[in-house]
Amino acid sequence: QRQDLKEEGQITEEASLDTFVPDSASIASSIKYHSEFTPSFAPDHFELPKAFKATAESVRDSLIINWNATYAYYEKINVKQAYYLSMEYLQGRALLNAIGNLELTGAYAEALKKLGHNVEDVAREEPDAALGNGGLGRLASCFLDSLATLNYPAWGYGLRYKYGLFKQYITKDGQEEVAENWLEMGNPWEIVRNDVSYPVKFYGEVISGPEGIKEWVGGEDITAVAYDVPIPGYKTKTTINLQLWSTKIAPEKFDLSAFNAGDHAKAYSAMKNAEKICYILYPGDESLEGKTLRLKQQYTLCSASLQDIIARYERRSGEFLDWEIFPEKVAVQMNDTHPTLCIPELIRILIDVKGLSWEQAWNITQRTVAYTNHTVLPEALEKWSLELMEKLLPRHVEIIKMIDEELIQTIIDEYGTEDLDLLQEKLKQMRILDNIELPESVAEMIAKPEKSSVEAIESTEEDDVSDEETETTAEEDELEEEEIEEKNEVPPIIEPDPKLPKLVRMANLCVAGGYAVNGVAEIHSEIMWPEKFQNKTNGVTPRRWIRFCNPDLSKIITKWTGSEDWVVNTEKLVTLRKFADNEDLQSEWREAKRRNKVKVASFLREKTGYIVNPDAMFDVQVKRIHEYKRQLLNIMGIVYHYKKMKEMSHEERKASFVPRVCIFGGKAFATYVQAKRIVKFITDVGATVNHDPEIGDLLKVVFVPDYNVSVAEMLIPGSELSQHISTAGMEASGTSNMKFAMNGCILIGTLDGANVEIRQEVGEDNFFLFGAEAHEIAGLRKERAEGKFVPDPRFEEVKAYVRSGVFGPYNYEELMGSLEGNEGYGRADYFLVGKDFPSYIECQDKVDEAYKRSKGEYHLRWTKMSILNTAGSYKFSSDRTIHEYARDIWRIDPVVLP
Ligand code: NBG
Repeated sequence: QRQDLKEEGQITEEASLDTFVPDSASIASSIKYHSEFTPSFAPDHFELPKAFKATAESVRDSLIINWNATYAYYEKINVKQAYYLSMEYLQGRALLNAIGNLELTGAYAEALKKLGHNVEDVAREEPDAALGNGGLGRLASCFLDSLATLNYPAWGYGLRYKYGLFKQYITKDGQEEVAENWLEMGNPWEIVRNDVSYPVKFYGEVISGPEGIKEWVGGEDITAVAYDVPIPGYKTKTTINLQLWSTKIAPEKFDLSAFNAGDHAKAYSAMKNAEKICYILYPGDESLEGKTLRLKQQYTLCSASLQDIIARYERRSGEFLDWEIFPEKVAVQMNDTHPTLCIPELIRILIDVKGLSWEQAWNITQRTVAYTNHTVLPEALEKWSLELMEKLLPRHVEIIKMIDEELIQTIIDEYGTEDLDLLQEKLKQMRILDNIELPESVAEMIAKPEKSSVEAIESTEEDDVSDEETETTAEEDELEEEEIEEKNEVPPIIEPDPKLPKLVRMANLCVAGGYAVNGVAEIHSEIMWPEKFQNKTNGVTPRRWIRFCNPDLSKIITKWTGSEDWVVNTEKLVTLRKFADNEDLQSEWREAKRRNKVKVASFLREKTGYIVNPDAMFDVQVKRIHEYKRQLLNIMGIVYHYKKMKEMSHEERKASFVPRVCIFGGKAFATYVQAKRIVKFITDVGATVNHDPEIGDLLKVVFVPDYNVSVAEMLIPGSELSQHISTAGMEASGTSNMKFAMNGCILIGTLDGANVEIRQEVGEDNFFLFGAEAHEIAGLRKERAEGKFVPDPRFEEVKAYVRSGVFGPYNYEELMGSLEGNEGYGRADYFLVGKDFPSYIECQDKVDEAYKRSKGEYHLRWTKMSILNTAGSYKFSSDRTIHEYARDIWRIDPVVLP
């Protein structure tokens, strides 16, 4: 192709491969080339799946060129790199994002047209890469996009799960889960690096070699192999790497003799044991097997990634290898506690393999590793059984015990031994090991805290007495010691409870071993550690979440802000504020929203069969199903309005309510029974309401099955109201709230997570606020527990209505009971649905009012609010977040390729 172009004079002799910008003709021939010579489909046709694969492979060629150039340059200048370790990445689809970032969308569209396909149809062939659950994984993916776009030398590490997050089907019984075989058709974006692999060990034992060198021997050995996924930046050559590990066994571990003897199962077992580590994300961990597998996953990620980081460091250092400056070349960010084992693993490698001392290794680690906390829910803070960990990772447990000792020393230094109650409290709070006796040396030190004063007394006595008297016999000496101990009686510090398990608290280990700890929104960081640590408010990439998912709105923004610069400098969005009242902008804005709503309507029809009116208000709550996120509050509010509608005449109904389409989406963890009940309840309400001829278009309730990144990209641009209604203090940040605001959607929400900051930026008038605040929650729960809470009669009415069986024969008793103080339903309305219900439905009335009043000629007020939401969302670009991490935590600078 290049030869042809040269002959045609389109490119010069000097133009090197890496400055070559393909046009639609060369793209078309590259696609054709791949469909023929990188074949994985039959040769006689060129249908969509094949077109997608060949197109992606042709894009990958460009990515590989840039990837190679990026890392060749980093290697050459030996730059400090940040490494993001995450068990989850929710990448979604890559094609449109990649060609958008490469500025080749038009050229690819044209090329595909020549080949008989539409680029959007081709793009829809791609399965979502769903190697994550929700916000935490999607955040990691947004960060990668920002890192590449802003030219930060960085690298992501994760696991290459064979099956992604399960596919959700909605049946008459509620949610059903089916394995998501995303790799079935092959993954055109990944490059297996057969030469980048590392051994990973489990079980075995630790032996002490000569000179106290520890060796971890025996056990089970597997191999982690790297799969690279190039991540292109927007309008830059920088293409960074997401390296995903897959697990297998070394060939010699396959038991050939067992196989030949007919014991196939035995021959396979080692292989299966290794492979199953990367089968699925979050294997159920109720069983010991499940827990073990999950810990193996975490350790595989940490061990393989650190071996890789260290190998790179050694290679780049060459003859100047100096471990002391390792933290000047490497920053490791642990995305939540899942990669905590990085800490003992780095120490292990430095001491046992590289021969450093404990002091050196501990010091280097504490300057290398940083930790982000993503949750305030105590049940989500990981704690591993010491027993399990001791079996699986014996050497790491030794190291963790040493870190625990270091930490105890720090705590004693900080709080002293005067006030033993305070010390006791601090140790309980901060120690890594839970329910485990203090190390002997420390126990002794605390047991004799007055030793220095005793010594002081002794010495003054000594001063007063004659030499003769001080010469005591050995017997007398012993007596004296006993007396001192008696005098010095102190309560034992934290007696382990034999009935409780001994635990390793991962977050505590991260805090002890990391040099920076951060929360993900201001309110969250304040709740966790008021004075000590940093805040880095989350963000989302404006490329995927506005520019590519909402091309209509993007054109308008570009037109009114004067350039496309806002895609990388979201501060430019603020310009929209001054045009918020402009009628031309408003009408363009409304039309774009309307077109996006039409797309949503046709999607809903295709997926659920429900027909909705695109002129109704689109009210959306999409996120993981969790009690604290309170989908139950939303649906109870809907039921209340439905009941009111039923009590009215047709005319009254029409006058009182704004037509709404209430859209829900989200997956419930497979074993989370209450969440699954909520899904079932929502779909049942939908089935009744949507078929009620009296209601018609006034209210529709639709549950979108299998919510994922691609569904979000379609739904968010077509939403008008979005719900972020968690119990205050429980949502660490939330990130979809940011995406909705960016796309001109107005939020209804509590003062929780990033809602607080979004409201600040978009303005109080442009955010529907309701509900109790974080500082009130504990008091309110107490009040409930004491039976002092008096529920609002409207809430009682809704529960009674549900119980009356309007929504079918399913037994909602457990669901309704959980909202009451009834015994047998666990924590009675722990999430305070009943408490916030009145303020929620009153707030929803205000929403109707705002939508209605603007109904007249133009939806004036609503459209203005919508524009102001986009304008005020500038802060929530992950570019801003990444700049902050780079500056305050990783201390890395952008590197622009020459
Ligand atoms: C989630 C929080 C969200 C937050 C994301 C990203 C976990 C453990 N935490 O509120 O629940 O937005 O992390 O920070 O998934």
